[in-house]
Amino acid sequence: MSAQPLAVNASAGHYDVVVVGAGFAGMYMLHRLRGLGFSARVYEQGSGVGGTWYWNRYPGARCDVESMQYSYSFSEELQQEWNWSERYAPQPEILQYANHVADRFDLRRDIQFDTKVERAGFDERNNLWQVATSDGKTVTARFVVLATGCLSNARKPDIKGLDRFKGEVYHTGHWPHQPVDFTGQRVGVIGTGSSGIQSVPVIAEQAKHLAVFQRTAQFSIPARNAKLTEDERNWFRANYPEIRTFAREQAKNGIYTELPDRGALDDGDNERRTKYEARWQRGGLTFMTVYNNLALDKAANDTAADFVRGKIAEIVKDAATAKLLTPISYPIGTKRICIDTDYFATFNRPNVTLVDIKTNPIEEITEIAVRSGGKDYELDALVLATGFDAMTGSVAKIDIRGRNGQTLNQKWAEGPRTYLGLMSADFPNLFVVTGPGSPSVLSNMIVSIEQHVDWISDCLSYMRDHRLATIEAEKDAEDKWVAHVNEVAFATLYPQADSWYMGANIPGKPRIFMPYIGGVGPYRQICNEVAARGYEGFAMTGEQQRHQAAAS
Ligand code: N01
Repeated sequence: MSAQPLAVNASAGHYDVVVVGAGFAGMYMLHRLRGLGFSARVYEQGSGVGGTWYWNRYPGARCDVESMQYSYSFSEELQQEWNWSERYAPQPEILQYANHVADRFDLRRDIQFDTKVERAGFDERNNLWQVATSDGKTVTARFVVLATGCLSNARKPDIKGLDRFKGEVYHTGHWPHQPVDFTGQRVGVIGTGSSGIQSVPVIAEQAKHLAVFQRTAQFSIPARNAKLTEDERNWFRANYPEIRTFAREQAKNGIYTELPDRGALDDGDNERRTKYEARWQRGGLTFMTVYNNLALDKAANDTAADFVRGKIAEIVKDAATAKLLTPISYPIGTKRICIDTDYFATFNRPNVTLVDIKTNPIEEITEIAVRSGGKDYELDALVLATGFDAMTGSVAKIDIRGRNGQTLNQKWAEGPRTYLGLMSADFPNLFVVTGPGSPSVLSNMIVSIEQHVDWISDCLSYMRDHRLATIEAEKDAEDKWVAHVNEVAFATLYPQADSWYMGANIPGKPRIFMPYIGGVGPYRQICNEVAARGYEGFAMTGEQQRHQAAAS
């Protein structure tokens, strides 16, 4: 098939597709679009590629999914050639990989850096998106793909006096590009999610004193990070066909590992303990896949939670500190499980203090201290590891207007509504990569990114072949999908936690379980079947109708 660009004139600021974001999703989207002969422009607010890995440069940042799996699979040469150095690559290496991909596939010439997309409005008369950017320009595009990331809108907490603090304030999700040296400083870290838990042990080694302000204790599993040997790399490389297929089709979370064959209560106490111990020693996210019902059955979940609580008690020497670090208010895994290197042991250090801000919420931040429980913790620097306005936050920052001028923020005011996490009714030709309503953050992100990008690419090819002008989620299909996403979520223990999956970390954000928990394999199958049935649940209009509308 010859590539017939949809656009009339790409050089006049008119593209087949505008892609927002040059992280792992935006880069692969651009690569696929080019391969299909579509003209595309990517806008990226950062000065370089990498998205999450461009911004999150905090001490100790590395990926919780093993690098041999947290990598693109679309290019056999790439996956055979790239040398990951460690089981979990550190952030600089992942960023180096992103840059390598950008160079290897010559992506940069279609990416405009340091540019935010501020507005995108759908021109119903011409079926075109008008996209306005922070450099004051407006371009048009037939399609817009939001590859804005799920955890990219770093959230500064609303704490009285924060702006008054005279020392340096850092957010883990917006870390400076220059190395930060905490040597000799009194440092405070607010937040004990994945970012806090990764950074605390590293900061503790540098700082004169570290105060960790904890609102909710977290379950965390040791990473057991190590250098990768050539044999280990070669094993993955030789087995990639099987590993990638398994991750896409069989693993619920897109990670290659053995599948559980039973529930936690099907084993006796000793056997269960042995299995948990083996996974604890192995380290990493697969701890939660020892059994098949840890996310479903509270009694089963309690066995895993108790095991980890026991480990915390063993590691942390001071009993009162151990108790404070012990999560009790939600089932294990229902807030994103953390993966750490020496997190709990860090609290045995003489220069580290745990501050319980659940019992004694931060009253205010003064010029020199964080005040909690009437006590001033004097600090030279403050690290906010307080997370993100997840899944919808970065989309919400763009003024997106669909049919009848309705904004996406208005439509999503009660929570995001999508069909398959890919499109939202009344917003034609607007795709979201790993959006709410798709497995996304519950999975190995690169597996989900590649699936979405491939699906969108196939869809655009189909539209070109069938001379179609618009595609749009049907309201009825969207309603059914949203109901299904909720039904599946509420059959699990996940909604029992105040998590960012539920929007609970943002005051006033609607409490909706945002990702699709049905698993990447079943989800992929649903998406493929929808496409095979001629994009069932999506309304499409032809070129002819488009031209008639434009002429009338
Ligand atoms: O953010 P979080 P994160 N006052 O929202 C606390 C991915 N990730 O950046 O639990 C006081 O999880 C908040 O307390 P609570 C991963 O998917 C991946 O750590 O709401 N405290 C919590 O302790 C992860 O889940 C990797 O009570 C406040 C913390 O701040 C996601 O990103 C690495 C507060 C926020 O935790 C987000 O992780 C890092 C306030 N006003 C991140 N507001 C890897 O793969 C919030 N908190 C390695």
